[in-house]
Amino acid sequence: TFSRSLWDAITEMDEHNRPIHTFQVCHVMEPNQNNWLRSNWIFRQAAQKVYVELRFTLRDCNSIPWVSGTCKETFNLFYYETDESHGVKFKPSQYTKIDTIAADESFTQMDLGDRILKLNTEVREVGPISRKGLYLAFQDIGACIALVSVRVYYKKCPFTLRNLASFPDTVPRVDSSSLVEVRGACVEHAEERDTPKLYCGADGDWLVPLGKCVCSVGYEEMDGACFACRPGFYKAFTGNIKCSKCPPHSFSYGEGAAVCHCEKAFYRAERDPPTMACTRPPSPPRNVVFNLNDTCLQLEWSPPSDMGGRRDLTYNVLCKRCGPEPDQCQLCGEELRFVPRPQGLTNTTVTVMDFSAHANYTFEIESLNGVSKMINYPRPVAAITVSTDQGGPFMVGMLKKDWAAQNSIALSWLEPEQISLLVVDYEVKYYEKEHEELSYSSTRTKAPSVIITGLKPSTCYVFSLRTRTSAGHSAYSPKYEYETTDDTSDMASDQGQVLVIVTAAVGGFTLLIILTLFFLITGRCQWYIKSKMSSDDKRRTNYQNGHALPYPGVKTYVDPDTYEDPTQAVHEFAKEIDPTRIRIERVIGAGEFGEVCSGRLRTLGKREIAVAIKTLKGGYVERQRRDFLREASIMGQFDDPNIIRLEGVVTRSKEDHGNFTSLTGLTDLVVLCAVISGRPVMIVVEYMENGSLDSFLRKHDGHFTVIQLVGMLRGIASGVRYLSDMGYVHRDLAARNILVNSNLVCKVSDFGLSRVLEDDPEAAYTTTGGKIPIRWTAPEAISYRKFSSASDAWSYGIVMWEVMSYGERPYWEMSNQDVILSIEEGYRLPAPMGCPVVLHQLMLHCWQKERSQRPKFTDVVSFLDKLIRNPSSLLALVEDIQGLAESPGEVVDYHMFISIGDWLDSIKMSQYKSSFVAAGFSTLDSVAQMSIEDVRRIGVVLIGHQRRIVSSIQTLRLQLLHENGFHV
Ligand code: ACK
Repeated sequence: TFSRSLWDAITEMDEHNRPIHTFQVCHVMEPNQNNWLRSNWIFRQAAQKVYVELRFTLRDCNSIPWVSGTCKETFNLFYYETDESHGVKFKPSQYTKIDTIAADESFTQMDLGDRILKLNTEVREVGPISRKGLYLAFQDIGACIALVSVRVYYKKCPFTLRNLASFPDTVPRVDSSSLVEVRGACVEHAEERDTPKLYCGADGDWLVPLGKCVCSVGYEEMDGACFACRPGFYKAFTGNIKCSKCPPHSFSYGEGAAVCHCEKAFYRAERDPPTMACTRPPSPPRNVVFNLNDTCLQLEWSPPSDMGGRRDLTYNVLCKRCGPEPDQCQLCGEELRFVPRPQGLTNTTVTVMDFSAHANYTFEIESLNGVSKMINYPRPVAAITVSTDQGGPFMVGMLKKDWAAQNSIALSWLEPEQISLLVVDYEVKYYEKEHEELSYSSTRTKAPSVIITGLKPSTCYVFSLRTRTSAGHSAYSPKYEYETTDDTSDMASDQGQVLVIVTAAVGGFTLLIILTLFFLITGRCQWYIKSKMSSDDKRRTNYQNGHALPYPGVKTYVDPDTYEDPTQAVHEFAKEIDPTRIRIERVIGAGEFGEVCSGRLRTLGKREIAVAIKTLKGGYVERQRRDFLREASIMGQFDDPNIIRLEGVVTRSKEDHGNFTSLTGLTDLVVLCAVISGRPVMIVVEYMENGSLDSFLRKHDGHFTVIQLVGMLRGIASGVRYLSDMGYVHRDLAARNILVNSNLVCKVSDFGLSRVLEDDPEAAYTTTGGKIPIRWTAPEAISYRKFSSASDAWSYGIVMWEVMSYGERPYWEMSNQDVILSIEEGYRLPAPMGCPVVLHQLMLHCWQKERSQRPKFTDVVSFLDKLIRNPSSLLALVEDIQGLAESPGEVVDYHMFISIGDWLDSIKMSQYKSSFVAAGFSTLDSVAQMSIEDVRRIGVVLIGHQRRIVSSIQTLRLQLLHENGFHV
């Protein structure tokens, strides 16, 4: 609707004869024109900014004569915002001017008929607009105009789909420099991965796509939409992946499956991924056999034929004890021990111990895997019945040597009696005696005799035999030792047997008797049953190296305190030395009772040997003298290459020794060492050039090979083995009480402590020498003074640790109380740096809480011997394999350490404080991450220091793990 209009609405025809509606005005002749044309009220809709496009023609004033002065070539465009239509009311004053519109193209002649009309198009922006609508108005001031069209529009970003998200129509901001952020909505069956977004630009263009949606489980992407998986396919995860075929033994019927269901009798364990095939429980184990001896029963079987498609196979063993009738079975009680355990076995063998001697046991062995618990019907088992009575009747008679030759030995035996079961065959096991049981050969025979060939000449072999019946193996027979003949022997050829027979036939029995006698006299190796002699004893025999070593029970240690007169005890076990035979050279240290000097002792054979002389300070009381001499009374009873040797004692006063005066006039040292006034008392022992082990190792930190260290440990263990065989408990094994000679031979010394601990109820915490060696002492000895060779084994483990760490203090600077608590909580010293795994394992073995489980010294010695013979076993270092979770417990309470500085102080490495700080290691957490390279890099050059720091870092690491809820 146009009001007050001099504008004319004129309809013309275009070239296609279609009508064109126009508004025209052309009052060019009259001055002061003011002709308005107004639009209808225009609804704004969502627009904030409106575009107005005008198409019009305008006549050139020059082409019209007589109009100069009045003719115009522009018109004005106005707008007015209102919330509603004002009908015909029109007030020009309310309008705001948008622009003056001029023509780019004006025409000279109004001649539409000739189609010379030139259309102008002009666009103007209006806004921001906030009211509901607006009017447009055109003001003519005396031009000749034809308004052909007015298009009013606004811009928007149109609905779109991008990355599986839809974005609605969006109107841009008026301010063309800022964008509208729009969140997309995921299409059907899709879900947001990262919030999908687009920005709407001022011109209605979508910009900067961000984020996306992905197809849900059971749906896959195709052409920008999500489609359901077909039957037989599944998609278990959201994401733009394709549906997959169902894994073996599973199916999906419908569309859009997220998982495939297992076929009948197939299952998925709780933690099986949906991509995994469905599986089933395994079939039972096969071929169960047993192997029985006096103390243990070993069950063995083959894996099931059908593993059910899984690898997590384990076995459970159920034991029933049965009466004479098969239906009189009861579950076995707790008394039966299974090693490693009855359930969850991963190997196809288990050892059963502590069974009753005359009983029938039925063992049911079940194979299980991750889906076994999905079925509740009885699972098939493999069963075997074992009668523990069988051990005896199985046994064969004596294993007899029929003959021996250079490379072979013939053996025979009596078949077992009273055996109801059928003998399948016999197995003869044999090995070279020298090589112990490390590797052995065996041979089977059906007959009760065998000829073993391929043996070395002049070599002693150990044989033992067992029987196999349909019910399994018997125990091995006792061991028999037989020797092959040597090259030169009359029986040297492999036909020795023939030779004997021929000799016997031809020459009567003379030669045979001579030969027999020869073997009886010289043979180290006549057959004899060694069943009474344990393998430990045997090993010990091997290690004696010619030293007469008493067997336990043969010679035992006698407590000198059982003697009423201690001097009598001393003289029972120690030689009295005439002091003139002693030459004191220098003071080498301070002992508990007085100075320790080194010097020379003239032996009775007039040789001079180096000795150490322990003295008792002057002014002693009788009790001190007795305690001092106790050590000599103890030491004098020992004779072992790894125990410090007592040469003798000086107990008598100079009056007792006629020529003792020769001591007078000696140097001050002698005055110091040998107490001349009063009654001199001295203990003279062999001289150990390298002094005590702890200071020796500290002085030579990092200087020895692992084999050398193991050699030292072997010596110490051998010495303590001797002591324990003698029934002596040392109670104070520690590196400081081990002495080292010039050949690196380690010898146990310091035999004073036992008496002190025994007598004094307070001695658990204080001893005459100071502290009780808490760090070296087994928990049961600390808490209720249960000292034994097993508590010595604990201390030995600590000595091992001291040796492998080159004299580090056990448990570092922890307080005794903390040591006791941490041991109680199950913590154990970690492996020193560079320590072979096997050695740390041995230490941990020595530190078993249960003392009966600690190793015997004889086992320690043979174990260390094996290591020395097979040094490659020492190659694996704890650092190489240290999965922290597997490593043993930890001891240092790092709560004590507040800062890096405190920590370094505690390990006496304060000098590196600034290096740590400079390298940016400022928290204990960051230090816990450091490797040995890091430690080197920050400037710790000395190997000993590196070792100390790294070993403390390992400790720290474990401590931090522990704090974070990790329990060893
Ligand atoms: O570490 P060391 O040099 O070795 O210092 C101590 C000191 O005497 C006090 O006990 C040394 N010592 C003790 N017995 C002997 C010995 N038999 N041979 C050499 N040194 C010894 C020990």
